[in-house]
Amino acid sequence: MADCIFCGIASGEIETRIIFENDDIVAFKDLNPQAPTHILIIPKKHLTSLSDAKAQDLELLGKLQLAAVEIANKFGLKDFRLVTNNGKGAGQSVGHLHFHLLAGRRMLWPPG
Ligand code: IU
Repeated sequence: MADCIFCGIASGEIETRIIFENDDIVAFKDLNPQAPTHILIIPKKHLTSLSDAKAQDLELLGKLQLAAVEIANKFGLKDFRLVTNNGKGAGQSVGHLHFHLLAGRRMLWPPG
């Protein structure tokens, strides 16, 4: 989608160090990390948020979670948090579905 930074990252137009990639997904380090490990996992397909997902995206949503497990294993992370902010009120600032993979510090609950 035009003007979407994460679409630019997914297509390679915007240079970023990709730490995981397959046909459907890319992952890269968050520019403003909130934990010692903070990785963003995004679908290459543009979905504005989780609310934008349809039945046809079922497999993709599963693949995103399995990618998180694969990345966690690759980095030796036993404990991690996987979260998506859905909508501005929930803290979403980038309008392309992304999951935050956070690890390396004690996580608080509930999150702020
Ligand atoms: P949020 O859930 O939409 O608030 O998360 C967006 C994240 O994207 C946030 O943690 C930013 O630091 C991060 N980010 C980035 O890593 N690279 C970018 O070019 C942009 C945002 I724009």
